[in-house]
Amino acid sequence: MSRNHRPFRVLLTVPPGGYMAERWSQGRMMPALGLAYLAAVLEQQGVEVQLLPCQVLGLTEEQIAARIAEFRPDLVGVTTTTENRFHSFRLAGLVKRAHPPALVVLGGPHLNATALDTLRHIESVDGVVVGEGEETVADLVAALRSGGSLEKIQGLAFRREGEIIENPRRPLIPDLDTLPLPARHLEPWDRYDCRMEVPGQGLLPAANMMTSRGCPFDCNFCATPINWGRKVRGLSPERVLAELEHLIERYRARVIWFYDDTFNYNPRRLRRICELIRQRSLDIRWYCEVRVDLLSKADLEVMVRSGCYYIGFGVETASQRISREIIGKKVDLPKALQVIEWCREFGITANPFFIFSHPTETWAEARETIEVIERIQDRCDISASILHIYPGTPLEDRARREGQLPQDFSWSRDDFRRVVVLPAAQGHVPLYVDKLSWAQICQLMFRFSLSTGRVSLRRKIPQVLRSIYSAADIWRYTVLLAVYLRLQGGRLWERFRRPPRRQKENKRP
Ligand code: B12
Ligand code: SF4
Repeated sequence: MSRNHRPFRVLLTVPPGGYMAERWSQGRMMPALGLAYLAAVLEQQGVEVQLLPCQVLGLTEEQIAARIAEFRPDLVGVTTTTENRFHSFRLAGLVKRAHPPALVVLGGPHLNATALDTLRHIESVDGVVVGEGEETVADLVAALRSGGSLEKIQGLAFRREGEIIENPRRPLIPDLDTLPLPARHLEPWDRYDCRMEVPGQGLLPAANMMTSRGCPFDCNFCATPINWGRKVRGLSPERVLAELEHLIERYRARVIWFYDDTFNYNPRRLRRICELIRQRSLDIRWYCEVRVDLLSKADLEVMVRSGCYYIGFGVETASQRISREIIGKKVDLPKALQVIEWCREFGITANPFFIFSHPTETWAEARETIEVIERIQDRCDISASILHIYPGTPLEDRARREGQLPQDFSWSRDDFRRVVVLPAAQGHVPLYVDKLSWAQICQLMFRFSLSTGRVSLRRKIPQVLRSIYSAADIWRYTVLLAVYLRLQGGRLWERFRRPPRRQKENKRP
């Protein structure tokens, strides 16, 4: 497979459609950091790399095919999440038709637990990179260039003459400082319109970066511990500062969105980063996600003084039983409420996340959560969703054991006819529905969205109609509509009796 006549070409792409495209259609978007890291590593190897974020370029399938045929890549990599997996699979087929010699490789969070399943069912996919991609993709390209064996490449699963081969997983990169900066220069930067709203300052130019990989906790629904490990690896504070300065100088960033799962996993490192931001007088505001149980008031103050204006954190439930025994979250509601008060004191926004329909969650427990949400919604910016099942998580094991996912469920077939999905929310990712009835779940979500002004249902109608597969779906949407109309009716009556409350603006980027 030696291609010495011209530089090796790699096209890295985000599929069109799905949540990312929908998010983009509503305005702004951040580049996919995973692909930018891979591109940077490949550039170091002298590979000709193109990034094709189909979701922001708004390309039709014909235009994508034309771009591929014109570039004639040797390798096409598609980043894949569970939510957009069917878009990725479709794109893989498109690549094969547009330029058959290209090797099609998938990577991304969805593939960490589904490599074999994907290769078994999706013929147009030649290979899957499991886990951290930088070293695997570099080894893959080196092997393809030299005609070397793919069997020695850790972290790769691939098809050879009809047989599927899964190599051992690759150990995680021990020192993230050895990675190059993500190749943002290959992105069509202007198309993203990376701006974020800072209260009192309006929309400011923004950029994203990730300073650590991993999370020491192991919440039952979360893919991070299996994707990145429980031992957190962080860039050194000095390297964080170098990337921040790069973003400010080269991309005029005034706001930074830290993509870390738990930015405060190491309070000492956090304080050092904040201290360096202040020492170097960086004129930035920033957003990050934290664990409230690791956050002290003094640390929050340090964060705010160095530009933090918004923090997100998982609370998930008001029930201590669910938090401790079911999710394994170990976050106390009183501590979360305290952090919300500290945020108010410091003049920044708190963004707590909640989830409904946990395993064994009763109606009384779910009501406890929605009542807390309604009580605090004037003091913070709340996000909430229904529990979804992601591959490789403890929740997936539980769902298979309990039959919520059929034993032979495949993530790569359109098996969603046999599970509960709500494509207008998180694509064809199965919902976990246990003790709460469907009507109760609808009631909780509508109570949440009506009190926070979050969901425009009209916008979702075409999506809903496109995603009706069975009589069960029709029944579910009918219940949904009935619950919505009942709640709306109640609200209109309330408004008639009392003047309306001021609607809160959704400030989350
Ligand atoms: C920031 C973020 C977002 C942002 C923006 C994402 C963006 N622009 O890419 C927003 C808020 C929009 C978002 C939305 C959602 N997100 Co999100 N998000 C993240 C977060 C925190 C960081 C993503 C990131 O950039 N990581 C850093 C880069 C370096 O990692 P990476 O993309 O995984 O890439 C590496 C490898 O995966 C691999 N790789 C990736 N792509 C490819 C491609 C090839 C060809 C190869 C070889 C390798 C490879 O190599 C890369 C470098 O090592 C992750 C958690 C996490 N820690 O990663 C969750 C995460 C990706 N999100 C998740 C979810 C569930 C969602 C939502 C469904 C949430 C919701 N309630 O709506 C939506 C839907 C998004 C979608 N289309 O699926 C899950 C996905 C799980 C899964 N199995 O798919 C994650 C893993 C969180 C979790 N802990 O479970 N998200
Ligand atoms: S604390 Fe957050 S990132 Fe860590 S396991 Fe729990 S949900 Fe995932």
